[in-house]
Amino acid sequence: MFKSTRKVLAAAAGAALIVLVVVLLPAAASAQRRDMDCPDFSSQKSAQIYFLKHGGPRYDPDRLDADHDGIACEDNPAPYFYGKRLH
Ligand SMILES: [Ca+2]
Repeated sequence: MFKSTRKVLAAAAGAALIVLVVVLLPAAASAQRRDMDCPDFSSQKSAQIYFLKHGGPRYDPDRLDADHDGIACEDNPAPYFYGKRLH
């Protein structure tokens, strides 16, 4: 009787650990998204596409458009893309 109770408790602890690893940790990781900077992008175009996908030019959470002209990372190398919308 006592042994089976310990087994049940061990199984519950294991299940709780699985929930923690599988469910909670990825959620925490996505909530703390890494801040991106212009050197993280290989080109101006890739920075611009990322900027537009994350709310640019209205929102610029990564501060890729320091002069607020709607164009991210002007000093990054080619290829360039100065569009203000993705489509
Ligand atoms: Ca700019």
